[in-house]
Amino acid sequence: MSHPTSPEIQVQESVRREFYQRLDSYSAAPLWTALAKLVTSEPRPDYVPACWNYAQMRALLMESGDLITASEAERRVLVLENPNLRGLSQITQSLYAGLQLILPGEIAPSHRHAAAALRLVIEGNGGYTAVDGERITMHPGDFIITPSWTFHDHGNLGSEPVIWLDGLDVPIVNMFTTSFFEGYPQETQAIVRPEGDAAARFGATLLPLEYTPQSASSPLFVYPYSRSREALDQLYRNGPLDAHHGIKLQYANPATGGSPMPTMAAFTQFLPAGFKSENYQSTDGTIYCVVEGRGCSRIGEETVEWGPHDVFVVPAWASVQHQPSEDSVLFSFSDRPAQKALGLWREKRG
Ligand code: 1HN
Repeated sequence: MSHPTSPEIQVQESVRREFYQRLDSYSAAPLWTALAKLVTSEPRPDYVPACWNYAQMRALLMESGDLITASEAERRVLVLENPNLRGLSQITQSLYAGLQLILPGEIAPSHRHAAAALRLVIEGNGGYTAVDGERITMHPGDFIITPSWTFHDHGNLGSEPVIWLDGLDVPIVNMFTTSFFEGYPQETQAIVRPEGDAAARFGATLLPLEYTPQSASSPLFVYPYSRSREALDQLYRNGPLDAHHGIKLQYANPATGGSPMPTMAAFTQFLPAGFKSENYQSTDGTIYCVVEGRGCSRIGEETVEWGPHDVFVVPAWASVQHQPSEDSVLFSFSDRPAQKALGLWREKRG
């Protein structure tokens, strides 16, 4: 059936405004004035590209070390707040990021929460995190996960400060109003397996006999930098370089091949000095941390310059182009698996 085309109604704007005011008192509103902002032709993030200089952030983090202990703070973290989302503890609209410090001898007490966490170790040796009854020693460049609702505590048995980048899906958990939190009865959780147990069971391209995954997250909690660095190195020698990504790999759940956790994906990539990547867009706003090297990235209309351990954010659907001036390794993470699970993820090359 065809609709007769209706003529536009001629009404004074003031009459409409008066109507909207009356609607307001009923907790109602016209869709037609909101529609264009509500449903955009492409992603329009409320947050902006940004970069945090590591030297500056490290100095502030060390200052915080004189002001509060890890135990008193529960977690001594400087939150990286997107400049356009101040006060919300968000680096993108779906993700949280922060820099955490543990000084020698300190303990960050054990707890668990619905939010999942990932960590990229930035500096220091002698740090550990305990997850699900097993201790993991941290080394710079290691990627470590704390899946949803797993008890985790951190400590530093060494003689130097240990610093890492935290990424959490807190804004997603809170958007769904699914936040739960619980402290562990003691400061540190009981260790029930020797260190390296999960790595032997799941991290040697082997699996326990007839293994079926017990959770939506990886049973392997640490992905050592020594191994990912070697893989990048070999693949760079073997080629080819992807025009958009250089050599880029995604961290995987060895039991499923999927992402380590259902809400967040993590990536590592090698970009050789002088490489200039082609324009790339994706719907997953992405947080980068420079593991090694130096360069700049054009993000939409802006350019950020980065060096070792700097953190920068590429908003959803912003066009990004990386230009390393030195051989560089970039770690990154995003909410890609959550978007994919909902059938929303898109990318555009060139
Ligand atoms: C958390 O548990 C950690 O365990 C770090 O190290 C940052 C930010 C928000 C909520 C929980 C950690 C966090 C966090």
